[in-house]
Amino acid sequence: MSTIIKREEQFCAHNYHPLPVVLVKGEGALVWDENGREYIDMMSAYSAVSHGHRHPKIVKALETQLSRLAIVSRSYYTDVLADFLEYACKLFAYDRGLPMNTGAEAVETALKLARKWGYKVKKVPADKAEIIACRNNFHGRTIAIVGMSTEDQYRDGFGPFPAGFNMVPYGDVEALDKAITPNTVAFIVEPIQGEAGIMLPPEGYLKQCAELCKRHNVLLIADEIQTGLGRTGKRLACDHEGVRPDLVVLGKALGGGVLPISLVLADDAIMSVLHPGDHGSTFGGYALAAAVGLAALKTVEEEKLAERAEVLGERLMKGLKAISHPAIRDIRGKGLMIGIEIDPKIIHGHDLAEKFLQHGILTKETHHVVMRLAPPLVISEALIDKAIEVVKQVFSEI
Ligand code: IF1
Repeated sequence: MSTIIKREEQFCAHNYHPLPVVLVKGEGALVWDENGREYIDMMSAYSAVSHGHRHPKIVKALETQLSRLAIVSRSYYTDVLADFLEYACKLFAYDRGLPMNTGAEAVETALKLARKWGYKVKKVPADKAEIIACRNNFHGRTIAIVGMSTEDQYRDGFGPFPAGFNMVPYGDVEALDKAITPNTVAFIVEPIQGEAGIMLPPEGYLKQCAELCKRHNVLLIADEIQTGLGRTGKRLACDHEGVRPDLVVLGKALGGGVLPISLVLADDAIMSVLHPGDHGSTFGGYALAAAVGLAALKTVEEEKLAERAEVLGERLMKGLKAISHPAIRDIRGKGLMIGIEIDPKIIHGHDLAEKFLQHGILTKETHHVVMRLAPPLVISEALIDKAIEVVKQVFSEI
């Protein structure tokens, strides 16, 4: 075993089970290990690296800003935050943005905004606000967020959890209708459930949810942390159904593959419930993040990454669907967010991920049965074709 792996295993908390590879360099859709071996990155850090590793425009924005000013806190104005937020607000057509760092922080921010809006605007009685979430969701790892998880492992040992969260099955509009009460302030949903195994809801689901929420004066919160910024073939996955959520939560790719940057977008009617001191973060909206976030959004537009994801996603999907193997139960997804569901009786997900690794492809399984294929959106057609060949090869060896 690599001595580097041994030392990481010795000194790092064992909250992950990494594949046995030590990565030392990345460029575009490729990464290299400590021995100089090349891999196609079909994981892109769970969509955080949609722009590819070290995208030149993003590296330039980072370096330029780094040579001037990095962090001063929101106690002061900087000459970059307005640029970032004005661009984001105009691009997505919202009044305001609240910048944070990780996805979980932005989700917490959206939940806090929804509750406060519920009390101040909807006039829900004190401490009675209810938020509805979907079964098998993944919104992050804070105590409140794992409190609304239905995954035992994410909750086990971390209770007690905050009250005020109700669960409905994903993809079931009727269940949502039944779950809404006069005290419901928000419904939070992933347009495609990532961690659950790349689960697509029935067509029209988001649209029907949006209508239902509107009718009952319930805020629709779209967690686009993984699906947003081109990943599924549209700027936002909600765009597939022409849905405009009340709150949009962005993260991952917003950091351009170089920093953690997240953002909540909403209109004034919601955002104005927050006053100075109500909510914040030491780092949220720091100058370096503002410069990188702006470059990340501009790059999605300039390089038409959503359109790329749509075209390349179709190519990848077509190639994968041509592979027939008894271990493959289903192949599904949208754009460059694709999952291969396997039969765990034939091969276990972690073993399959190791096999892919041995053949030069980085992937990762979720729930032991779904392999995710979600490369950087800048990946070339040639690398997509190569990846398809490797997948074919790996299955032929099982
Ligand atoms: C881990 C999976 C992906 C997310 C959505 C919020 C967050 C995430 C829709 C929180 C984060 C992650 C985090 C990472 C694994 C991962 C994941 F394995 F769970 F299945 F992406 F699909 N909303 N997703 O997907 O964002 O606070 O992490 O910045 O926790 O191990 P974060």
